Amino acid sequence: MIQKIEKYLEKPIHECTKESIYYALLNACKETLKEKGTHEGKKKVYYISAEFLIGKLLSNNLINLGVYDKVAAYLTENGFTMSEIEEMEPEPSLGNGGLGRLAACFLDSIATLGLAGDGIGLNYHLGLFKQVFENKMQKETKNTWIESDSWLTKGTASYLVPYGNFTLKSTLYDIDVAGYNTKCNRLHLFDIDMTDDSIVKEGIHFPKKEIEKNLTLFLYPDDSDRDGQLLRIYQQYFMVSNAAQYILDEAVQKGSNLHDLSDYAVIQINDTHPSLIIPELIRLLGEKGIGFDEACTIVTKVCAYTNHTILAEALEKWHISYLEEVVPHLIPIIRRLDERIKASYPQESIAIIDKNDTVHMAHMDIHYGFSINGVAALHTDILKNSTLKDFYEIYPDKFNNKTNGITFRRWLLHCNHPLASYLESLIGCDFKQNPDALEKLLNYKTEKEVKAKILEIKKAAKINCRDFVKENTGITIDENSIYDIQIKRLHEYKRQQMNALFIIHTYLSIKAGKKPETPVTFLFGAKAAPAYVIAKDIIHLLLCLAEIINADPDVSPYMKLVMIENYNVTAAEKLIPACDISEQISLASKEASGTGNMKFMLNGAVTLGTMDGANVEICELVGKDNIYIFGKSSEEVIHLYDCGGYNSRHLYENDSHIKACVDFIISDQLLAIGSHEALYRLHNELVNKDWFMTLLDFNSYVRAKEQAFKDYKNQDAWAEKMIVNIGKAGYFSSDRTIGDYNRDIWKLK
Ligand code: 26Q
Repeated sequence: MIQKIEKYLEKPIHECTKESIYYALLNACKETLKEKGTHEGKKKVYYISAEFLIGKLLSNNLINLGVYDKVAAYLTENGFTMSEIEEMEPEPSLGNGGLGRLAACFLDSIATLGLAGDGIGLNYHLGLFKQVFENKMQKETKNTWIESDSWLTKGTASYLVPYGNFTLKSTLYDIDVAGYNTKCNRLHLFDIDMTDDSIVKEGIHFPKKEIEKNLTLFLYPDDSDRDGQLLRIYQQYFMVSNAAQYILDEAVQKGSNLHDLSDYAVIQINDTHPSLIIPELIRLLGEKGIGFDEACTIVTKVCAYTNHTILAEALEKWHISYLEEVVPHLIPIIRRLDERIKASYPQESIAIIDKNDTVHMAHMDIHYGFSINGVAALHTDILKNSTLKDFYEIYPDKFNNKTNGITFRRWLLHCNHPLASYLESLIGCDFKQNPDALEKLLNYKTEKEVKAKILEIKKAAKINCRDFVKENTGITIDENSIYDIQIKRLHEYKRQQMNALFIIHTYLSIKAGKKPETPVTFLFGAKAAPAYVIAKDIIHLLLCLAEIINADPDVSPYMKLVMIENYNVTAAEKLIPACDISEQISLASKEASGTGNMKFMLNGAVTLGTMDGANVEICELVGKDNIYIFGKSSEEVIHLYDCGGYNSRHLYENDSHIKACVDFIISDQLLAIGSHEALYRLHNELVNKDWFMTLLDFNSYVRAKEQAFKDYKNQDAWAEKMIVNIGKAGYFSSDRTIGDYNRDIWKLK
């Protein structure tokens, strides 16, 4: 490897810039990845996803290629560090949140388990926007990440994708995905040559109708108007038509006659964004002479659908007239698919096309896929018993649960070297490939020395994080304070606003003379969707609170508030190892799984959470003494929605403490530095609507959080909780998840 690196360096290394060293490492890695070759097999899984939130790849590839330590030592010998070289790498901007990061963890695990499996998506040039804060508000700017030299390699495949009024030709870019100590798979990203970044003018605004130029610019372009929605359909169809053509070509090359496609391919549809692959495959099979009924049977043996959300607004549906405009050739197919279902099942609730002529993508997936899975036990139960009950009654055998997981290569070996090597010295290196081996750590949970070392590693991570926070925000935080962290997309159901109310509560208590015994730093990272007004208001509130709290000498020795700008995978890697308390506070029943919760646990944070998503499984594994659970249960919440029994104004008016915290949002102090419009809107939302029941759980949240802060003081007992959390995290390895997908759904090898 070192020889390869030197080949790509133009001069002796000590004369090189960090940038040129990064490019030499990149090219040396790419060459090694090519030499490794790819996993082959008669049958392959194709993971189709609108997002692949892969993060920076250099360290990850070096780790998976087994050369990280050698390369790091080589850099050190020559006066450089790995982390300064890593800083030269732009983070690919191909995802948004949990669903995209899950896809990236899955690619790592599929390759590591030696399965033949590729990712298929789009090569967004600007991806998700870059977040900057201006006047304590989120502003979106473009996020250019593709450089002339990058992890992308131009592939050979190219397809014609027909639309109503024109046809586009695709170009393929591939990224090699190295398994840990094994061969590679590929991430295929389709693009068009005519994409034109220069049409993006102010912020992230661009002409929405110039499809030939804008198709692969952005992930989730604003769809608040008709043209935005049409663009999303253009994108989705581009992704799936290329995917379908690629999959059929590959199967045929391997000897398939297409009647036997299911012996060669299984397609995992990641949420509904790729659902048009179903009619597209039927169309393409028809072109090859396969009749409609047989094509339906083939597709139903090949496609499997994963649901990632219970929120109604995220279940995609398109008015048929929109589809007619973009992909008229699919309309007769979609209508026939719908008619077949209506002939057997007349219920409106499960129709593909409803009486308003709206096409329900998830319904198509469920009828014409052979598997549907939720992403945590509770989530799958809610799908079966509530959201998708009518489907479960018809197809009980299609439903299955696959609790999410995370790759330990990135979320332990890469982001927390000191912890990984300490674990290795204690329990051996088995856990890297057999995550259940982490349980061996439990034998040490009462040993003084081990507890001291675990605390020491945490402290070092907190110092690193302190430096990162200083660089990112200019704010100085205290590594001896409790690090309480909430990092995830901004959404009302995730309830960052409840955390903000707790911060107000703490601020008011300090002002009233009640000083916390241990100082605490509240850290947030979150992007809000550009058109999601209340989410942006919550960011504004947090930034206003930060300004007040951090500048107040009576308060800031006891608490600080930090909102990281442009939260992304790279920031997560710095924050997660440093966390003491992991905030997983969604309204029960609303977070399908969560995966941040797993990353924090693996790095020795203790969860403060509701009984939602995978928190339920974390709680079962670590036991009540090693987690802080609060809030109403999913059953209670679902019941409240069903009977319309929640009234936030009632709680606001009858609980003076709640009222004081909520009213602080529109206090003179906040109005003096913030936007009246935004703060009043948020206040009004909490008092008069509060769809995600923040006020309902608030008192229970305050009690649990204050208990956690109190317990933190006993560092010895806290270290034991940390050890139990790490030791029990093996279940959440994405290697386990992928093993389960393969055993129950894909059946490869
Ligand atoms: C839908 C319609 C129109 C525009 C956008 C969308 C859209 C975009 C993104 C809908 C959903 C998403 C992303 C969902 C997501 O990230 N879900 C998360 O998936 C994780 C992996 O399974 C879970 O852990 C999280 O609980 C879930 O929120």
